[in-house]
Amino acid sequence: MKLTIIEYPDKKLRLKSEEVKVFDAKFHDLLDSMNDIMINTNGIGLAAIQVNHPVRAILLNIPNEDNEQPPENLLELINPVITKSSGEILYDEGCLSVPTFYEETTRAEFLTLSYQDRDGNTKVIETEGLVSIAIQHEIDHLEGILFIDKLSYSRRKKFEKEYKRMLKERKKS
Ligand code: QAP
Ligand code: CO
Repeated sequence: MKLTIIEYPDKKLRLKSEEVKVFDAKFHDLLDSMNDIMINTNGIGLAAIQVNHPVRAILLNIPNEDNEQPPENLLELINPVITKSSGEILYDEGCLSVPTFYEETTRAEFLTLSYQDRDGNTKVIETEGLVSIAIQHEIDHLEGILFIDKLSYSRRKKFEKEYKRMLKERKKS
């Protein structure tokens, strides 16, 4: 399946994603194609809505100490629900749909997450640190929320200015 990443300010990113109910070969093809595009574009997390499929599926592959993303570290989280969260952690967040911009945001450090795997089996995991940050970032996408929405008024203004400049520069080449 050929996929392309949707970028801000595309309004499609504001859609609320629907629950996945059918775990068939076509859905598996979507997940496989999402993984290809995530790895090829140097992503560590991707929500289906970012490739124009408004369904509640997210992928994560957090790089290891050697900055590698082996396939066995891929996490496929379908219909994810955070059932418990605690702590606070700061991180310089980015997003494949908001290229070249990074800004510090605050997230919960520890999560308990309920989700389904690609075959529809229900699972529960506990996460911490960067995995927790990534899960919250990606679940926000399922509600049409971007990390730039969480910035203070002044930082958001700084973003809009920098981003417009970036888009203009990019158009030239
Ligand atoms: C979400 O972000 C995330 O600007 C995934 O030019 C954010 O994969 C997870 C990327 C923070 C954990 C912590 C961003 C690639 C990738 C860019 C990404 C860019 C190229 C972002
Ligand atoms: Co994102």
